[in-house]
Amino acid sequence: MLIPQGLLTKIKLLAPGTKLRKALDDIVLANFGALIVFISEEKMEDYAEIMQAGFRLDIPFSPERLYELAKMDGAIIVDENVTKILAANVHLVPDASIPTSETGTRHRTAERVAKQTGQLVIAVSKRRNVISLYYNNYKYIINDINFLITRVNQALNTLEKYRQNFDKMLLNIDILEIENRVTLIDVVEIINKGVEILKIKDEIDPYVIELGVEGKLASMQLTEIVVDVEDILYNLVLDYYSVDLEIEEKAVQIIETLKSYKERRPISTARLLGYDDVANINQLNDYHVQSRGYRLLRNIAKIPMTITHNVVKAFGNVFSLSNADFSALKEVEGIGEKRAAAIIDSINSMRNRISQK
Ligand code: 3AT
Ligand code: 3AT
Ligand code: MN
Repeated sequence: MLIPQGLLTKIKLLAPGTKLRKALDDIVLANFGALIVFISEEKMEDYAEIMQAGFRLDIPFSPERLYELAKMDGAIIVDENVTKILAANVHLVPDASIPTSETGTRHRTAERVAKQTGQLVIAVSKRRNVISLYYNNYKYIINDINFLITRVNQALNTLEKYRQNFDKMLLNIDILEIENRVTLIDVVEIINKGVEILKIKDEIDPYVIELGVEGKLASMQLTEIVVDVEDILYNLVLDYYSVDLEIEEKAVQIIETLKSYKERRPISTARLLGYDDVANINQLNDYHVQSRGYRLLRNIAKIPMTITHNVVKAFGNVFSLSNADFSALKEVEGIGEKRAAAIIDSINSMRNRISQK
């Protein structure tokens, strides 16, 4: 489910925990219907043709007031920031030539007004207990909270498993880098796994936003699982692209392109990393590659990018870097005692993991 950002900010307006949602839930519970247009006060004049009759209110917004007004026929006009109720019992007369796929007059009107004005319109169905949101040409039906929670939890479970696998792959590639045994298939698989994680996150984000306060915990878990994945991926791309890209933005673009693929196949990922000559999976297994050291230096030893460049230029790859001694490291511009020690520590801790295996 990929929802455009503009629509998402509107969904946020009526997420659980907001006053507007409180009013809508009460309206649904009481089996009332509602037709609500959100518009700035100044724009009301411009739309006098569309919004006829009714009466002006200009009162502060409260869920109780909106609920009471929903007992009346017609539409309710609320200001865009949900701070004021501007009018009630309004008869909406949108351009009848605007196409609508709805059947009931309330919903047909809601869709047309949204299309004609570009404003947010909400319809609550009296018979079906459904809250529909219309915004420009979008229509979105607000999901049941329990459905959303189930979906989000399923996705979190999947993400946790993917993350565990991703971490295992990272440990493994650390070892391979130090031992100078990395093949292209190792690189492609870990990058694809990381991109899968990002894709699941993108899919689930709108649900978490729609959940509002009910999604707080899930949102924290989601952040926790995904927090460093992007950075790691960018560094992996910088490490293993067929030539030194040097600029992180280029790595970001490559990850974005990978995300846009429906499926990520090893060969297509390898090609995207600049290995145009690989024709089949077997070749990936035998294709020896070396890490430049961006991930080791930036993610693990926390060296800033500009200085990382100097180190990469000096040593070329992780294998040479791992055999460099303290004084050789310190000769690199920007590397003093502290950073040299951080690099050596990072390499030693990798070595320790190997000997513990
Ligand atoms: P009640 O006194 O509430 O029965 P009303 O004049 O207040 O009538 P409503 O706005 O409550 O009218 O609308 C009631 C139903 O009338 C809703 C809709 O199914 C039908 N209706 C209203 N306007 C139209 C219209 N222009 N075309 C077709 N059906 C309409
Ligand atoms: P329900 O699912 O039945 O709630 P609906 O889309 O079938 O909605 P109806 O024709 O039953 O819509 O109309 C229900 C009410 O919606 C009647 C009236 O209070 C309001 N309504 C319908 N059209 C307009 C309009 N053009 N302007 C203001 N209010 C309207
Ligand atoms: Mn109806």
